[in-house]
Amino acid sequence: MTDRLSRRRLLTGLGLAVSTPLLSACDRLGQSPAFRGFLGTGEWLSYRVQRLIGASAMATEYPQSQLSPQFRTNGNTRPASAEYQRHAAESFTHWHLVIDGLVDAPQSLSLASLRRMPARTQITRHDCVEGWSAIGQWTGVPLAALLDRAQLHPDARFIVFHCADDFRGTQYYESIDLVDAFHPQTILAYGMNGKDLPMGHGAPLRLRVERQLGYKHAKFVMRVEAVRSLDTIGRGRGGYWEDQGDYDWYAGI
Ligand SMILES: Nc1nc2c(c(=O)[nH]1)N[C@H]1C(S)=C(S)[C@@H](COP(=O)(O)O)O[C@H]1N2
Ligand SMILES: [Mo]
Repeated sequence: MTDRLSRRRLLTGLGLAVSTPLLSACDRLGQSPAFRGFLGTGEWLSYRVQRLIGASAMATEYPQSQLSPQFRTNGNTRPASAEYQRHAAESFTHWHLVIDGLVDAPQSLSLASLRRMPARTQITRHDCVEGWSAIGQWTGVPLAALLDRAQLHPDARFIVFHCADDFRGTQYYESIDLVDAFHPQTILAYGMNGKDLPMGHGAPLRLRVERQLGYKHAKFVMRVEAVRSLDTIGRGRGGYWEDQGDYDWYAGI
């Protein structure tokens, strides 16, 4: 267990009494028909195993020499909204990241203020469900630090990322649980391979949630929302591709 993600917080994040031992905590979550219905059987098993034995396991980090010479883009590479285009034209100097929902201190943070916060740099492998991988270096603010700053409310269970881009009018969104939200390698990245994050890769800010597949790594993040349940987000399955297709919400690698 990492120190940032205290045992208390983990248990709270799993929706359970603070005094409950971890093992029975997961068992109890398994008894929740809502959560089990939300995850498919295999997905639930993988989620459960990862949460029981690997809540704080780190994704592999690589040396500089392993960086992919080409890191392809995928999905949207240029959000169409006029607001986003205006921010891009101004090099995102008037852009703000909003953090709201179940927090006691909602935030509106400029890119400059995000850059002033303690940063983490990591070289990791991105795995897209479509079958390609690439190794890249990412620099950004740990999501844990942002959630601490916003004073996450004890009722919060999931963190939702609202993006600037859309597919035929439906905005892209994704969500993760609190175990991944407070994992030390979960960052909101503004830098890639030592430079500003390029637009195609999600400028000005994109999620890196290294233990899950590519579609969970929301690009063009505009708003971070803490919620009790995913029921009211999109069609209720926690992400754009989860709702549109049949992608798993828990996409652990
Ligand atoms: N906002 C947004 N985030 C997104 C996508 C997208 O289309 N829009 N595509 C996802 C998919 S499927 C992958 S594999 C990665 C691709 O990231 P990259 O363009 O930096 O390679 O972003 C993910 N995040
Ligand atoms: Mo992907």
